[in-house]
Amino acid sequence: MNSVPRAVLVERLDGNSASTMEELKALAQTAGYEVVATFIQSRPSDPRYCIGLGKAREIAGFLAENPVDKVIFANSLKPVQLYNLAKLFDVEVIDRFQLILEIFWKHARTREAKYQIELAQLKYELPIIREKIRLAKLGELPGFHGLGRYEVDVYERAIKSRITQLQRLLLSTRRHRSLHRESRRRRGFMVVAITGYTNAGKTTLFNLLTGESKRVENSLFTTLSTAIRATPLTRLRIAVVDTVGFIDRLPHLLVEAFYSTLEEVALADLVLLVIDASDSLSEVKRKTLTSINTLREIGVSKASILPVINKVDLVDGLHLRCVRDVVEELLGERGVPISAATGEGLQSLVDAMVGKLAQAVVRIELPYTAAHFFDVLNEVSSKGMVIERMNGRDSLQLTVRVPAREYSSLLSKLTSLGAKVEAVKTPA
Ligand SMILES: Nc1nc2c(ncn2[C@@H]2O[C@H](COP(=O)(O)OP(=O)(O)OP(=O)(O)O)[C@@H](O)[C@H]2O)c(=O)[nH]1
Ligand SMILES: [Mg+2]
Repeated sequence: MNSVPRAVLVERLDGNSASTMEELKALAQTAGYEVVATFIQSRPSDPRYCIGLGKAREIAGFLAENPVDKVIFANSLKPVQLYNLAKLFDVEVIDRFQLILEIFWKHARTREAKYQIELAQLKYELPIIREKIRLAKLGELPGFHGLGRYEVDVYERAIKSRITQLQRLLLSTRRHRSLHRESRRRRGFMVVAITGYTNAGKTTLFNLLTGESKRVENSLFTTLSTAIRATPLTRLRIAVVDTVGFIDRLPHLLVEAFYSTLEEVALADLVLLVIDASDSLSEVKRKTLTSINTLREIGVSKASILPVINKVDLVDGLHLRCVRDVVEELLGERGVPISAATGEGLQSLVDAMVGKLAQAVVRIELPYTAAHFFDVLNEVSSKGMVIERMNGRDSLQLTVRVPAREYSSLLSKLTSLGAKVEAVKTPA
């Protein structure tokens, strides 16, 4: 028997939707499988097998001749479909989400990443277990790992309590991060988060900006944990964050489970969205849309995104122009072309980052008798950085640096709270 696990991949397509088989193949290979064959069928979902019974039998025939370790579906499968398919194929069947979890487990290095993956997995399993119990009661799904109803209840309770425990553990790493963030802010650092579709070149760019040598690989989800380092390339104090990549149809609960990591992105002063220019135009569009949507889900608006068109060393001028057209259509700007591998375009990127971050400076006069004295102080310290403080006779005078994106909202908020605000420098 071969020591590399073998897999067959199956995808059911709705109507004329585009196939994602190539990506599924890359995912399977990243998880360590040798892909023996792929099957694609266009048809509406069958409640019992997802694909049609005829196709399912054809695959079963193939598997009888070519035994594999797993059959992997691009579609998400219901418990009853998983059960029926595994029975017909006589081999374990998993769906894309479970495959992604396998990769995550394989790449998880830190305790935080492991907690996050376990949380996503348990949240994913809970409704499946409930559904299995329901089907077992209806007599449509015989046995449940050979457990009786009492044991199933105990199992469900155990999962729920582990979920609560994991959420508590993650909350404490979140607090820890938040302390680090405050200390960075106090030291005057602004944060730039590197985000983008998986394998776009985020870590390569992180290494280029910071002089680090984090692991880079031509496979999916190499990075699961964030890393933060200062960049020596500008006089501004900028801390750069490398993050976990996005993927199409990433279940909401994975984003939710990774929130303690992704929060660094939500709270960044600027978000770089790395786009792989060596993809076809339709892939550029699909991946960029996925990234924009995921960022929106985390709470990042388009205004704080700077598109970075990476891997320009691999494409010709015409293709690059078309990629930038697509990016402009989706994000309203053409992005900065770079090659994180060769360093081409690095200076333009640093200039663009600094430009976007260009901060406003405001002077605030706050009478000691102001009704909302502490509200103003809170607002100021959460949005900006106090660079000068003077205790006058009747009022406190503060000079504050404010990120461009917070400038107008802070200004109107402070004025409405009764502070006198004067702009020393408006955002660039
Ligand atoms: N030719 C070329 N290859 C690049 C460039 N940037 C990154 N790569 C390659 O693209 C692959 C992925 O790079 P990574 O930096 O690991 O990508 P990532 O976005 O961090 O990927 P994940 O962490 O897995 O989501 C590696 O093989 C890199 O060597 C580039 O500018 N040009
Ligand atoms: Mg990476």
